[in-house]
Amino acid sequence: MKALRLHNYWRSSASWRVRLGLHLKGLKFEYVPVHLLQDGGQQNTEAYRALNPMRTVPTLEWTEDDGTARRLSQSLPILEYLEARFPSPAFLPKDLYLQAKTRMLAEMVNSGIQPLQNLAVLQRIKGELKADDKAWGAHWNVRGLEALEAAVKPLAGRYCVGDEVSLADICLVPQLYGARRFAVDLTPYPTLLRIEAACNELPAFQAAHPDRQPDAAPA
Ligand SMILES: N[C@@H](CCC(=O)N[C@@H](CS)C(=O)NCC(=O)O)C(=O)O
Repeated sequence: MKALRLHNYWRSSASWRVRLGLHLKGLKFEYVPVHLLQDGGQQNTEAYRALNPMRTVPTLEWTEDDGTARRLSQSLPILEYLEARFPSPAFLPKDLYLQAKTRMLAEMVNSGIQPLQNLAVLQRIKGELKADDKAWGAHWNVRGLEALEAAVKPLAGRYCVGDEVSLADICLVPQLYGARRFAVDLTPYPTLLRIEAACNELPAFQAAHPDRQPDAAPA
């Protein structure tokens, strides 16, 4: 696996997950910015849709040693693929039950929170329904994070599942950042906040943070 190119956006949580996976596995990649707001959203251009018909970031491209060009989208399958090809350091526990629990936590974010407050959904809520997109986004974050706090609590050690960083942490940290953008009060989720602080001490989490990306907009 060489010449890795990640089409992504600094503040996209799904992009951030894959950046985390690549940094945790120590894989170098070229950062290809896709601006989700400029030019009507560069994810909507014909050129990008040829790479990813869902019009979302991230998309990962790479070349195999024999020259075969490869491409994947959807952050969790990308992360699962990286895990299978580069098993160490692992971000899935060996124990099968804990592995399923880790995937469950990841899915609570991936399918239970993020899609309900994704940019295209919010644009539709505001543009078509003339409704309060911020309140909508906050609602799904609160509902999901409440569930996540309850689900993580009995499993947590230093991180979401015991003392090793996992797919669950990779999904959690970007989602908490997203929740703050909706002005969600995070104090009811002390376990999640404690885990976020532990993750933020790790070099991979620091390197993958939106503010450190080349397309980050100044505050
Ligand atoms: N399930 C997808 C979600 C991808 C996704 O929704 N990406 C967002 C950014 S976090 C996006 O590209 N949104 C563009 C839009 O809504 O127009 C994944 O995990 O990759």
